[in-house]
Amino acid sequence: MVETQRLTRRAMAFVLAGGRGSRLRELTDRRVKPAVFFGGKTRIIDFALSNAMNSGIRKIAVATQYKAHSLIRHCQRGWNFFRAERNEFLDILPASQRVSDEHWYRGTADAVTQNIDIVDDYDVDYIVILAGDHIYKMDYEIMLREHVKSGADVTVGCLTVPRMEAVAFGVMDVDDTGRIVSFLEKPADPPAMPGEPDKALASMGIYVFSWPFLRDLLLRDAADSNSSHDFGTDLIPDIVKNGKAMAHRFDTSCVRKPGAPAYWKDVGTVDAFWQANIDLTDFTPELDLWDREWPIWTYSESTPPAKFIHDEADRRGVAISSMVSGGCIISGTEIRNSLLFTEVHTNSYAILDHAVVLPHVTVHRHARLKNVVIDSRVVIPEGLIVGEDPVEDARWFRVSEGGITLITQDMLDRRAAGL
Ligand code: ADQ
Ligand code: ADP
Repeated sequence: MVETQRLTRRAMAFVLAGGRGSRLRELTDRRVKPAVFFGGKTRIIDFALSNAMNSGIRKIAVATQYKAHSLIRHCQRGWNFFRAERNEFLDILPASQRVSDEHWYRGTADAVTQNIDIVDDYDVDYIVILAGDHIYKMDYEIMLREHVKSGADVTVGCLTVPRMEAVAFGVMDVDDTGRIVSFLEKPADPPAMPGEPDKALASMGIYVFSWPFLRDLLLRDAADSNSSHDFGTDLIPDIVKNGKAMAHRFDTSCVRKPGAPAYWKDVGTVDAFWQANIDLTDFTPELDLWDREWPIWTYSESTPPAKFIHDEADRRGVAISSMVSGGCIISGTEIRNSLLFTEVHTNSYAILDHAVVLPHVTVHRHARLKNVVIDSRVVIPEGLIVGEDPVEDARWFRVSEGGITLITQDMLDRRAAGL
């Protein structure tokens, strides 16, 4: 039979967005990792959702569980243009509202199992399982095509990482045809790639299945009392052993733009989060948010343009090598190599240097903040100095291994109360 329809139209994306992301510390106290802001306007989940949309997928389910309010609100506001009349859907699937005997998803696979009826309703041939917590651009259609061509039971997205970092990933070995011959979930001593002792081939947590195959597997897994109902721990190793699992390499061919780098980042720690945001202020950042061919869609508040004010004492509001979002008012503040999200207001004599400032933050006069991440809605008091005295910073704030200070309102309140 000659296929006339794009494969992505016969596929759905199932986005796993339930895990907290505890290494982001207090940034995920009130919101789950996929809902954390990134890049000035977007949130982390916008990358997976935009990739799905830009790849041509028009049926998307988002499974949520931990602290989901901020994420659900974001999806409802920003991702509400899918129309059932056009056979397009975006469904948010909170764990607590599904089957009655289990309140929470027990593992990533269980998040799909508990929604089998919804996936059935979508009436698709393929399902692309995605993690909602990575920053990258990837064309899933290329992976789908490979999956169909190879006749695999599962195709796993993978990339090369430094061997020592691979302890946090599923690590695989592949043969010459790209077939996965072994898969170890988060091994303490990750096996190296042949001929490359310092590298390992890591799973991105992205899987393509044909839906009837996965459906059967999930039902068997649900009945298995020894299973933790997790893709990386249970299902993928099982298919590697008993079926056919293929690897799909994430490289420049997965990014549609010729010559564009294959950018992928897990911004799972405060250091990685700060660095990836600050990298956007580089002369030519590796992650191109300006690419009109692969737009990253988001919900964005409607704001006036950023405003820079030269104050009464001849103090200039300036930003150098920085990104400043809509609604910001930079009044007599000097900003260097920083990224300011929506509606940040800064005042005279303040200095921000290598600062990642989330939305709705106010910085009062004479504050000097260096190498910081400031949580949304924080009010920085007059004269606060951070980034000059590590001992003092660590007394009140969260200082990361890499020396980045995370500031939240709770921390400032405790400091003000002298607690
Ligand atoms: P982990 O990094 O451990 O490994 P995991 O905790 O399984 O990732 O989370 C994957 C995604 O599922 C995340 O987006 C998370 O938010 C979400 N999630 C976690 N628990 C969930 C639940 N109960 N319900 C709904 N969503 C949930 C996985 C694989 C590794 C692979 C890495 C790549 O197991 O093999 O290398 O991802 O990052
Ligand atoms: P965002 O993720 O958009 O920054 P907010 O910072 O407004 O959203 O809130 C994140 C989550 O925390 C939301 O679920 C919100 O309802 C909740 N929240 C906001 N402020 C507080 C607060 N002071 N105490 C407890 N929860 C809060």
